[in-house]
Amino acid sequence: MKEQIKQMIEAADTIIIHRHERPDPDALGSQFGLQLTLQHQFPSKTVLTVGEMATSLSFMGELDQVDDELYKEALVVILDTANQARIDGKVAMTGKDVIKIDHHPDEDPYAPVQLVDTTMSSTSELLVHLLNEWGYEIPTSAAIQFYAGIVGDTGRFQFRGTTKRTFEVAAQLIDAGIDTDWLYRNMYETELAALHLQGYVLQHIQLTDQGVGYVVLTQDTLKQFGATVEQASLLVNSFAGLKGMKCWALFLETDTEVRVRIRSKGPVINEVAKEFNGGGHPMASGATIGQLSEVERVIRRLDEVAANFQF
Ligand SMILES: [Mn+2]
Repeated sequence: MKEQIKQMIEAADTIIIHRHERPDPDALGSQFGLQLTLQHQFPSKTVLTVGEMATSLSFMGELDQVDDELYKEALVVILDTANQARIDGKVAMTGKDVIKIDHHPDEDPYAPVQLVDTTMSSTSELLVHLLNEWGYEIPTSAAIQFYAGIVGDTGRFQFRGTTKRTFEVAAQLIDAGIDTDWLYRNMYETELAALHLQGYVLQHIQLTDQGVGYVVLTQDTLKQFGATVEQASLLVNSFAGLKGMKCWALFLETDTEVRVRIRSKGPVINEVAKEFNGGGHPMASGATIGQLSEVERVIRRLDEVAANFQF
């Protein structure tokens, strides 16, 4: 499969790279990192990146505007996206050839050619291994992108899924001469209003008897702190250290729905996410419910999986 993907890339004149909606550092880092590496390796190819930028991550780079017509002749690579519904830019599937490269469980094998490795910390890490295997040189500009993706998905090298190979890749990327000070400054700087919102989240954690923590952020609260759903959703990890908590959820009310970010220290929660129009990793998932009155149903299901889990 890896060899086939290499051949497809080498045969293509135009390569368009997609990833999931509401991008995180791994989605963007893998996207820009692959683009910059391929441009470096094959200066005559056209390599484009597509999707909506996340405001807080705009320091990572600029995405391209691509005409739908171009897809007829293009190779499309979709990164870090488990299911077709989550692809940012549905036009991706109209590519002449479509490849999926991802580290999430392969629940929706939507592409004819796929490379999925769930042992990888991030799509960025997976790509570095792949590019090494192919013998492509990763330029410094791409190295910092991949590093950002790994740092993002591993929570600065602390989450499960951070392996010896992750550190080997990180060492290689640092060796490429990246400016990690610049990266951390941009990735983790926080507006005052966002810190105030974090204070609100910490003040309003609820913890069930089964060890399920949760916080509900209504539209009114988000407005009060001037925070977007995208900014607020990052706070899901702000109370990860709560003693006695096995898994937790952050509910975010939008105009039309309530998004739920779910995290776990043990109980498998992506099955619950799937029951509520979502999915993701066993320990990190997302879901969507219609309204705040359904929060209780989600908590009840999380209570059930938490009750069956002992550390
Ligand atoms: Mn990822």
